[in-house]
Amino acid sequence: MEQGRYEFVVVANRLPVDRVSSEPGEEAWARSPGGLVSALEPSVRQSRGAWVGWTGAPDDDPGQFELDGVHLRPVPLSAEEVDQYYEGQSNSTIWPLFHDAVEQPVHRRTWRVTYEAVNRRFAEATAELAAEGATVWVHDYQLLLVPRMLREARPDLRIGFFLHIPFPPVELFMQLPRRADLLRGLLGADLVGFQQSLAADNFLQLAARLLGLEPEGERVEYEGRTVTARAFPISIDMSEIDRLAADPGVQAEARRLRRELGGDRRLFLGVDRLDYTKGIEQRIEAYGELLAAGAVSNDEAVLVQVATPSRLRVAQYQQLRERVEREVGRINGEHGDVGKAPVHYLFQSRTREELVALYLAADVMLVTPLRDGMNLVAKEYVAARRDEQGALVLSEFTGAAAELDGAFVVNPYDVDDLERGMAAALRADPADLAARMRRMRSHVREHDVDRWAREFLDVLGGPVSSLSR
Ligand code: GDG
Repeated sequence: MEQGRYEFVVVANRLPVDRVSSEPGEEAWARSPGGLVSALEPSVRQSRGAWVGWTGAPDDDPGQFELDGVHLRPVPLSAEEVDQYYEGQSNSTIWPLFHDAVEQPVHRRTWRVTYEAVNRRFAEATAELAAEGATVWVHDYQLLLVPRMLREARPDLRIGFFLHIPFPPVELFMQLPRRADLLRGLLGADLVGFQQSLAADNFLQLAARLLGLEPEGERVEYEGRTVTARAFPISIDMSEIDRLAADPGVQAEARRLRRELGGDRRLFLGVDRLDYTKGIEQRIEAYGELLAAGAVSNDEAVLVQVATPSRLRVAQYQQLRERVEREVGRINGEHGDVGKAPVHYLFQSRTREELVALYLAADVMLVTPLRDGMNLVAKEYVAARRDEQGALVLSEFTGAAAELDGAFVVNPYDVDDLERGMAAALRADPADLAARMRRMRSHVREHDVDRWAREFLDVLGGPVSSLSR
């Protein structure tokens, strides 16, 4: 096969760019915001690297182009492929199953066939771009089959894979049709990275159970190669959040928000994609119960929930939206007053500046997923609190809970425990809160997203590991 010239290739469902408005017939792109992009882009740029991914729009084929020294290789998807590979197999089968099946996974043969075909297209595009002996880093659950496909085409490559979501226990994984193909897909990599060691353990146990392999520590021999499975907990760009939190405009916005919400009312905040894994319903229900029991009054506190629209065409997300909106309406109806709603629900996307202003304004940040690979919102909240104030209520089922030991840890399935955690955070002594926040801030400062990328690439080896310093 003909080889390309790129020493480092990142492969992800999405390209790290968004289309920006331009003259008709002209293409204009801007780098997408977000920690992953800012963590990987410097290595990609320095190594004259490339990025393979979808533009995010169906039937869109702009062809390859360069942006800020990065070669971008779009993988076009038809509307039907978006439906079957992305909304179907990725987000209606794998996503719920890998999150403890908190919603029933849907299994369809046509989705699996399209998923495989699209994974092959990603693998072929990558095989064409990568130089002899190049390093390739494949990301996430949409591309589980790519490492093996790529290895078959290009045995000379160093292949890393990182899973951003949890890896389920063996019993749950076993429900997946064609489960061994997915596992073999991942075993095509030299290094498989997870958010938590729990996930790496699940993966190694599965390799033993399903394929009869014999893992030793974090390594397993497969087809004459060694595959390493290890946790690399992802993080955020602390300096970006810190800069926004220090911005006078952002601070003024935080003060304005507090004023608008009613002066001295204490602010509970949730910020999530509207996703059933995030525990939004449970959190709102718990807040309603605190109001009903008189443990918190509407004069004393308010809940703001930003629920960013996500996967709008998937039925389970539409149903979740209806349930959440009904519950918010009920609580506001029962416990609100004219000009004083207990719950402010925003089904909207906000700018980074607005999010950080909300983090600064919030007395209690609620991060209560039923299951979450990591959860970056928890780390962003901590990063924003340069004032060492504020409390974090954090589900024990997030990757972040393994790291942030100053949080008020809760079990989101237990509404009493959620209420206990929320009330404890609200009533905590300011000196205790400051000590907790200091511990969490020093952890996030020491473990930011640059370190995450560097550690993964160092263990993976190959041409970029020396560059990533
Ligand atoms: C997956 C895994 C893992 C949210 N609303 C808005 C907005 N956001 C930003 C947040 C944060 C990011 O989106 C969400 O990251 P999370 O980690 O919380 O959750 P997922 O989207 O599910 O991410 C997760 C992550 O991958 C990384 O590996 O941690 O476990 O599920 O950065 O701030 N950003 C803007 N407006 C919004 O309205 N601008």
